[in-house]
Amino acid sequence: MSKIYITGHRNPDMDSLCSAYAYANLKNRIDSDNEYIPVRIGNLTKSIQKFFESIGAEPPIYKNHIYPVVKDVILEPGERIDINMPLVSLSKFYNEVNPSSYPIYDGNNFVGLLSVDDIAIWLMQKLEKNEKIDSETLIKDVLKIREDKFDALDYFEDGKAIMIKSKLRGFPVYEDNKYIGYVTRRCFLESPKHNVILVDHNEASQSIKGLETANIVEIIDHHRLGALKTILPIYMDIEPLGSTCTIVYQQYLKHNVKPNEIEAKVLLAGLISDTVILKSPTTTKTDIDTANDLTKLAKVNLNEFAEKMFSSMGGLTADVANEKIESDFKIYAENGVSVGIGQCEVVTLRDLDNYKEAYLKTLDEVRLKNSLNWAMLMITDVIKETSVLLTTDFKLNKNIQYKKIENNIYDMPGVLSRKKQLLPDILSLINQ
Ligand SMILES: [Mn+2]
Repeated sequence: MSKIYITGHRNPDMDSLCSAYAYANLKNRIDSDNEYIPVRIGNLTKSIQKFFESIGAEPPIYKNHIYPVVKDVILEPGERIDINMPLVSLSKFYNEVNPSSYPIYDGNNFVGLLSVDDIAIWLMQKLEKNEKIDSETLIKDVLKIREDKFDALDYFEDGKAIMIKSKLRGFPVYEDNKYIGYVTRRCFLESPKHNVILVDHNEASQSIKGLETANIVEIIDHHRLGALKTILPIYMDIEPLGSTCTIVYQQYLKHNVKPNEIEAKVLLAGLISDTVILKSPTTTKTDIDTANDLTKLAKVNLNEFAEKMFSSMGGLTADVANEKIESDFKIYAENGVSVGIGQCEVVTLRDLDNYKEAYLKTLDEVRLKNSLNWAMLMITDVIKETSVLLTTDFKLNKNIQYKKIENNIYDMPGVLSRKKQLLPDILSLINQ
């Protein structure tokens, strides 16, 4: 059974988290040959964690990269060999198995790897000194205890580089300070590949670190196509719908699987979050039909559920400026200008005056940190269906078409979509 990770984009938003969760559940139900594991590649805010708990779902676990690691290639001993056994008793075993290194135990405790080199050197020294070699010699007389070891999560490539330079034929592998197996040079002949399904994104720059070393097996998304290359043909379901969760629900229908109440809530959360309660211009009829189905399956009232979800995301206060700006921050590069655009949803914009200074300041810090020319934050009032835009200082600010409220703050009545409304406006400014 192979593991297949399902991940949304960096700085995961609701749609990324929820589509990964629900698609993994569906895949685990229709394909028992593989194990599908939903993961996230960014922080989860406490409020989103609480929201998941409140609907009875476990949010995707954090995974910081998909590079192969030493643990992926470890060997586990079949036969356990004890340090108190006579060396000669290994004769048959060495003849048959021919291990370059083999783990030796003292009772239940791993003590070290016995390599053929250690045995050979020990024998040479005996011969050199003309000492008698007797069949009573125990493994512990020959075994050399060494400190060298690998950590289970060491990168495969790093382990390989060390192995190539080392005189040792094997290294024990530890996880959380516990011995879990060992590796020999043979383990590093071929790099293992992890399997991954991308949901809610399709560009490597927005994806999990190490994607270039992995097998992409599927892409489920609703964004423009980036330039990803794969070695084998893969399954893709990319549709211009309001959310990836909508597409995942269509997949449930396609496979005749009925989402349970929790799955329906999770799918609905991703859908109403990306479509701003079906008000965003990205919303299609399919999204509306899907929302209708899901509210029934989830046994909730759409508006009540939406309000609960958006208010669980918390208001904008100065102390969470960083978290709010970075939690859904997308970077675009066009015509030599790099611009980062964050988006957050609120249930009211009344308290903008209280936090605008702090957010403008933090926005500039985020811009510097990411080496960007320009950064902005779109704050959307999901109840009144309007947004304001905060921007850092940049020469193109003067060309922004939206009504300026004050320096670096603009009013965007009716603008709800970063992807369909704000981004095209900004890109056309950059391309002018
Ligand atoms: Mn999405």
